Amino acid sequence: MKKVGIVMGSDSDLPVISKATDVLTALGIPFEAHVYSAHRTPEQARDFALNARANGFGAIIAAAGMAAHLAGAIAANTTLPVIGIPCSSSVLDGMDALLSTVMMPSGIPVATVAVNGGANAALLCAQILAVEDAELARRLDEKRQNDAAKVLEKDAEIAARFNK
Ligand code: RP5
Repeated sequence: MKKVGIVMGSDSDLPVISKATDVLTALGIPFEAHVYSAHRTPEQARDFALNARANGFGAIIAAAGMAAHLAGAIAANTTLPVIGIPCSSSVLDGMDALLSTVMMPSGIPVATVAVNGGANAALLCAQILAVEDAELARRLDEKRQNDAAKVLEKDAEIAARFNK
């Protein structure tokens, strides 16, 4: 199976990234994580993106806060799918990172998830890899069913409490 590449602008983004690594681990998807910043270590971010396909990656998650140019900078240097996670690390509470990540110019797409949306970023990567991987698709279906069962349990609890 192809690996998922994870890049974060700072180790202060780890709480968001952990939500992604939890999902990838649960689905048995290999990944590699790095701290590369579009502004503080632009050469390393560029080299990672340029070599990502040759290095066995199938999709990349890029998480950053504030003036969050990391996902776009990675996307500029690879045609692998890039999932951007805007992180809420500043006084603007993630709105800055959301707009910086999502408003990409035509030709260089970044699939942007919700602010701090680490789990969905990992699920999107899994769904991309599952296009060519029937066993992974089966695990995704199983997760959907398990997640739905948990919601139905909550429904039963709420119904028992209020619907007399
Ligand atoms: C961004 O600036 C990082 O992705 C992080 O979300 C934010 C703050 O970084 P630190 O000052 O905590 O390193 O580049």
